[in-house]
Amino acid sequence: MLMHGDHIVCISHGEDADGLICAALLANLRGAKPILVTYEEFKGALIDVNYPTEELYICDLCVRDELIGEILRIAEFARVIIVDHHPTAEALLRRLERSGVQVVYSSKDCASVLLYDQNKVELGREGARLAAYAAVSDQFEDGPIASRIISMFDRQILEHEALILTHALFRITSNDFRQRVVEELGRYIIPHRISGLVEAAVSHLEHMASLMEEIQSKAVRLGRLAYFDASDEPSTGAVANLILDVLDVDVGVSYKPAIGGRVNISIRGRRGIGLHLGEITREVAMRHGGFGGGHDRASGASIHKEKLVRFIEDLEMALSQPLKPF
Ligand SMILES: [Mn+2]
Repeated sequence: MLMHGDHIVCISHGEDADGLICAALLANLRGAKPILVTYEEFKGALIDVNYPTEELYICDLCVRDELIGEILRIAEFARVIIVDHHPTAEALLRRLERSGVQVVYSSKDCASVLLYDQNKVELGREGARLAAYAAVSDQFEDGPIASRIISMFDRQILEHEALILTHALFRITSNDFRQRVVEELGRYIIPHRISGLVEAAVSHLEHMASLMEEIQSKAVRLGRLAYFDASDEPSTGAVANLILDVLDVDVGVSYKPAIGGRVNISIRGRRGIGLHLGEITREVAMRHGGFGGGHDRASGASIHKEKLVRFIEDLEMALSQPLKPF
């Protein structure tokens, strides 16, 4: 591995395999120092980048408007490369490109696959394997580049290794552990051989199994939906998906308290239900003084906690109206 000290830095999404694998590929390729961040830590990490950094990679992180100033500041003394696949305002990326920032972007493949594709000669077959793990983990297996890469390997072994990594990362949130995972992945150690990873993955599965038992006994059914209080869980979206796994309903709703007396609500729908949950959620949330929206089968809302029961009742009413195509 090349050593460049802090001259080459990679700020990457620290919460999932795609972000970690971007950091591992860049550590291997460029000796880049990995800085793993959540969205809350993203801005602070940018502020910390100063001369003599010569090269900054920003990976698997959706760039927001308010971060442009920091990125342009860094671009005055360093080469900045953004590698991402999140739905991002086209104009924002163009503006960064015009200021000399290199943008590697596609919404059709995950960030690690895009990064691999740019450097496939140097990264070789083991780099491709890592990128393929990220595609499986991010559920971007059907991406135009990903599908080609995945076909190079034994599909089942690839998927199993990728999911050991994915599930372990749900369980282990300490930065030290994740830094070690990046370092070992960068040396092309396969996930099940990274110490602690299998145990963490199994521990996550066990946690999911007991959560499913709890959903089975405590979730409340209301017509086509069921809802469950996810106050003790990190991700309301994951819980809403589990509701669909456990119960025979079309829509899972899960929520937990947020700041200012509000609740954050996640809503997930089964494939083929013929409704656009994002549009329904936006309309019902607005009716109750909140906001919301999203995709056809995955949406979210934020409302005041006193409105929660009425929100869920109105959501169920909207779901039960005659199906109209969208
Ligand atoms: Mn990603």
